Amino acid sequence: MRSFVIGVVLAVLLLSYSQVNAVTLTPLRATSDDEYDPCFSPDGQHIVFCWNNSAQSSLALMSASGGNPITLWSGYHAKWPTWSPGGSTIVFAEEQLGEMISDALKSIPSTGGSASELTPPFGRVIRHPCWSPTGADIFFSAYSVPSWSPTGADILFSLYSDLWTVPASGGTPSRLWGVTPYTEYDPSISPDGHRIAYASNVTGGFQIYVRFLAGDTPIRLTTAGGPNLEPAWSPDGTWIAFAHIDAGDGGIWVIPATGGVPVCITCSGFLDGTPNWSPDGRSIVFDRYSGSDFPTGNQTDLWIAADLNLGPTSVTETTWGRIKAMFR
Ligand SMILES: [Ca+2]
Ligand SMILES: [Ca+2]
Repeated sequence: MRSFVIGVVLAVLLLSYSQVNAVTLTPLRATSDDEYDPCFSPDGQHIVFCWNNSAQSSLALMSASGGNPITLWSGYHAKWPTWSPGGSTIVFAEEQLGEMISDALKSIPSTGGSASELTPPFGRVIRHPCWSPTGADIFFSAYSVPSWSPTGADILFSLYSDLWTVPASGGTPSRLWGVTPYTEYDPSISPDGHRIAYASNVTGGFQIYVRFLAGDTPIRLTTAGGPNLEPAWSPDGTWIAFAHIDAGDGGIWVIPATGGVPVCITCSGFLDGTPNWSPDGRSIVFDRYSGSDFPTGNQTDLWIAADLNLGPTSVTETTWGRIKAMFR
């Protein structure tokens, strides 16, 4: 009887997952330029993204429903724009001219204008900055790359990537958990501000983990395949979207933030990355590399997965608590 009940419960849960099959996938901007790293504005009306072609590297703003973008800022090589919770500011990383291994973290008003430096270039490559929900702090991952020793006799191997934080007003960045013996990439702070999702290679390949900011034992969410990178919390804090890189079922996936069965959103087999949720949790915007000239070509476009029906009725901590309670 118990196994029958468990079977029924699992069947119901699996049915709830099948709802995601109704997702609508459409290109939001597909040109011969390189468009990548999209991020919704807090009001859901706009998307900021990086826009590169032979003439410029810029941050651009477009309507969330598509249309022609406007240039917010132009520079050498922008990456990872992310909108402040209040909507007034966009923070991004900029590669320095002639210096591919030393990014600066910069901010601009979301209406455009000149950029100000939050951190000077500090000899590391920055990935995936994100804001705390209060808007007080920026979190990001940063790594240094192998380099020759001054005598040229030895290669100084990479300091593995750590997670860093810096006040949103700028200042000296500091490591969140000190120097750790593995690589941590791509922090994303939960909407309640207490937990951090990130990717790490503790077990070899990159998997998605969640840990309280105060620092306890991480919970591993994804279990196999990948690399799995670029986690992003849903606005209601119940799901985490991530980029699953795999020649077969690669694409944007989501997984319950407290653990559970991952669900494929795009299953494209393409290199889909940088998932970012609309404020209503109904859409995920992402970039897609679909060309054969990686990494030099301009074949990255912006796509959107709309009509998501994941909802708080899917597997949540509360649901699991009820299921466990049935069998005590
Ligand atoms: Ca580390
Ligand atoms: Ca393109």
